[in-house]
Formats: sequence, structure tokens, C-alpha cells
Amino acid sequence: MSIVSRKVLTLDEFTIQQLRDFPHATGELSGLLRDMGLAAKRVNVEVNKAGLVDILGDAGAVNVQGEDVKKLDVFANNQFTGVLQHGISCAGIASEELDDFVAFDDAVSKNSKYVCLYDPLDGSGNIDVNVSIGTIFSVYRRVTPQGTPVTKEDFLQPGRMQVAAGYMVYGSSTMLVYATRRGVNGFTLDPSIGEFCLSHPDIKCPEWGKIYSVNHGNFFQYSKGVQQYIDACQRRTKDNGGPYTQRYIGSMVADVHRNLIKGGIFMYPGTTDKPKGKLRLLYESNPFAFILEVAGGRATNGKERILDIVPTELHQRTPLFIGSKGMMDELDACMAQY
Ligand code: P6P
Repeated sequence: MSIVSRKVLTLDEFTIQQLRDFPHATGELSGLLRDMGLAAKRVNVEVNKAGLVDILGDAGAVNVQGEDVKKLDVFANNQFTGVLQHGISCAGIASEELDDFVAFDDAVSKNSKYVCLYDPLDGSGNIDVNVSIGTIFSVYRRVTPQGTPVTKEDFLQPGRMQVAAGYMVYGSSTMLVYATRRGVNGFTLDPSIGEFCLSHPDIKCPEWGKIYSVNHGNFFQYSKGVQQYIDACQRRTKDNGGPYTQRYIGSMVADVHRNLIKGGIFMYPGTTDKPKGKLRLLYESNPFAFILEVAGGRATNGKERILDIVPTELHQRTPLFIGSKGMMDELDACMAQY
């Protein structure tokens, strides 16, 4: 019998194959995910050129093609907003780059059943030192009637209502990882064919890990419980499940992606200066919380499950503790003592 080479599925093929298992699905969510993949490929091209900004011109300049050079995060925002607005699956968006949400007003979009929220380019401050950066996105079914313009109510849903969430990491390779309730799957961009290919099927977060990620510079601004947990991480030895390694590169997508794959915990706690922390609930913490929970991990704000928080405003912040279940349970035990 001839040996059939293992078929590597592209993102498009994978999302279409998922439809085969759900014959009643309209394919809108699959279409939205493919749209996000298309925009990510365009963003990836520009991110990879970022180091040439002196040659290609910085934001505000006019490049050799006579085009206005935009800041990369503005460019990224325009790419994601554009593909969703011109697709058939999304009725409106909210973005870290925009003060308010955008209701798409054409008839096709108004009749779509999903809304999407994203941080189009998280960690963009790391671009000039060539550290991995990323895009983070979240998808909800709208709660207002199809055919009408979306309202803020469609965006202020608790994270447990997400139908999908994902991220792209523009690093040594470019990956797209997304979760639905059926599982978490990772795709790596193959530049030779310009397609995201299934490279990490059915990702599970290890129940334990040895990596803890936190900004030690804020240590003395953290609560006693957080300080206690960090201290316990540092005291781990080979005789009690350690030694642990501290890894924190200041780019949430890269830090959380690594901990998802290898096991670990990522913390952005509240501080005395910023009690709510720095990270946004709707388009940073919620998407990652959904992904980690589907993969078997946990995510809290130090007191409650991130996905249960009922949002009150688009850009609200939250402390975030996320990662391997065993490590999160241990953190809870520390926090409960104080
Ligand atoms: P700090 C990037 O600016 C970001 O939003 C996240 O990607 C990252 O985890 C965090 O901020 C780093 O913040 O205060 O530790 O430099």
C-alpha cells in the first residue's frame, strides 16, 4: 500500500474540517477565524520589516512608495478592523487602539451574529529591541438582535460567554493559537506557502510547571500573599518540585504562550500604585483566560475567576494570575493566608 504522507492541515482546511462535525454550523465563526489569519499574515510582514524603520521611514513619514507610514499598532488595528468589516461574520469590533466600539453599518455586517474585541499589537514597545509581540482577540455571539447596529451591551459580556479566543505571536516563527470550547489548536505560518499550518493540535497546559513570570521590579508593591508566593517559588529546590525558573520578557503573548506549552504561571498583580494592575480585562485577560481554561489551566484576578467578572467598561483593567492548575491552586493557598 502506498505510504500516504501525513497531511498537514492549513488553518482554512482545519476550520472547514471542523464544520464537517457540525453540519448545522453556518460557517460564520470559521470565516471570522480565517479573516483573522489573513490580517495576521499582513501584520506579520510589517512586523518583520520593523527593524528597517530607519530605511522605510518611521510613523508619520512618507515611505518610498509615497505611502504614509503608520505606527505598527495603528497599521495592525486597521488590518484586523478591515478584514472583519469587509467579511460576513462580524457585526462590530472593540479595540485597544480605539476609545469606543465600532458598529459596522452595512446590511451584511449588521446581520452577522458575532462581535470581536482585540489588542491588535500587544507589547509594541518591544519592537525596537526585537522581542516577540502579539495580537490577542476574543469573539462573542452578539446579544442584541441581528439586523440592528451592535451596542455596548454586545461587548460588555463576561468572559465565560466567549465562543472563541486566540492570539498571534510574531516571534522566531509566527503562530496563531485559538480556542473554541472544543479545544485549543496552534498553527505555525509556513512562509513558503503563506499559510498557517496545524503544528500544535489539541494543546493542553501541563498541570504543573517550573516557570514563574512576574515583574520583580514591583515586588514591594505587591500584596503580602503575592510576595509570599513569589518567595515560595524562589525557595523551590530539586527536593520539592523545583528549582523554578523566572522568565519574564515583558510581552504578555510570548510569556503566556510559553507557559501554556511548557507549564508555568504568569502574574500581573495589582500594585500599591495601580491596584487594578495594568492588563485589560476584555481583550487581554479574558481571551487568555478562556484559552487556558479550555487547555486545563486557570485564570483569576487573585480573588475570582477572570471569566466570571462582569465588565462595566471597554478598557477596564484587572490584576491577572494565569497558568498551570496546580500552580494556580498553590497561589490561591498563599493568597488565602493574608
Ligand atoms: P511591565 C506590554 O506593554 C504589556 O502590556 C504586556 O504585554 C506585558 O506583559 C506587560 O505590559 C509588561 O508590563 O509593567 O512589567 O513592563
